[in-house]
Amino acid sequence: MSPKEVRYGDYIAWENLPHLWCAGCGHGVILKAITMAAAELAIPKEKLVLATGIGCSGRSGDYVTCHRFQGTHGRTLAFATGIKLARPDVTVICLMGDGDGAAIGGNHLLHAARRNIDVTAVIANNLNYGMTGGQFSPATPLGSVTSTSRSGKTEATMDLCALADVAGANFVARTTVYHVREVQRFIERAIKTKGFSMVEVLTPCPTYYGRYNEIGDSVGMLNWFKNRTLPLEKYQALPPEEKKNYFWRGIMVERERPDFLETYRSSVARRSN
Ligand SMILES: Cc1ncc(C[n+]2csc(CCOP(=O)(O)OP(=O)(O)O)c2C)c(N)n1
Ligand code: SF4
Repeated sequence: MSPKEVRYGDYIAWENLPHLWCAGCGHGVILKAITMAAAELAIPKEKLVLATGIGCSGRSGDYVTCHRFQGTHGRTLAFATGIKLARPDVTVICLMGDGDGAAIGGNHLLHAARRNIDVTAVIANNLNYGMTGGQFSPATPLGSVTSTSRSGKTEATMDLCALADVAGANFVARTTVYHVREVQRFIERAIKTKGFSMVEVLTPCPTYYGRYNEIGDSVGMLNWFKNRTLPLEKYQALPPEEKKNYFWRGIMVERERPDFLETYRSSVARRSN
């Protein structure tokens, strides 16, 4: 099949629409960007696996025609690791919420990056736990109002990209649903990268985060992402006291560390010679 013959719509289970997300939720935009990236790379749907966790983002698997797997909350990356090791020939995309990927699954994120498993992790970071009623996650910004921090979150924010970097991921990037073309481009780059790659996508949850923090509906949240993000280089040049007002976006890491299977296979070959 030539690249032109693969369309994003081929991966969408149209018969399962309309989706169950709230009006203005960003999860559908991220799913479309994933399918557009897969179409651009002409990945046959028989060779594509979407592994998801529990949470609003976890329902994305209901809307695709490629292989899909919904793991338990926080364990998605462990399942995705197993899928990739059993079937190295397939492209595995692991789609997680920030609760899924940073809180209960934070440990798996660290070790998937450290092992450099050839999986693309997409973190749909809506800055809270959407499905269970808007509680804060480790990635919720300091001071945010959530259902578990009525007077503002007091715990420090976990920077998922920095974490993936120090753990050894080969590709790490962050963008937002407002910058939708960038979401697709970064996911394409991530899929093409051999080894562990992570794309964090800041995405609106108007129902909880937008409402509790008086940012407003989806349009309000998209404007907020537009106004509160800076390209990485500009962000780095800010004085420290101003950094807390912005999220950076861009590509943070691109490296070529051998992935898990390559290291494993050469170790086995060395021992059997
Ligand atoms: C082992 C386990 N712990 C807790 C839960 C309850 N639970 C379901 S979804 C969720 C949080 C979802 O938040 P996130 O991963 O950020 O996804 P979102 O709903 O925001 O897309 C939690 C805590 C669960 N289903 N399983
Ligand atoms: S609660 Fe938030 S994350 Fe969940 S579907 Fe609604 S807007 Fe999306």
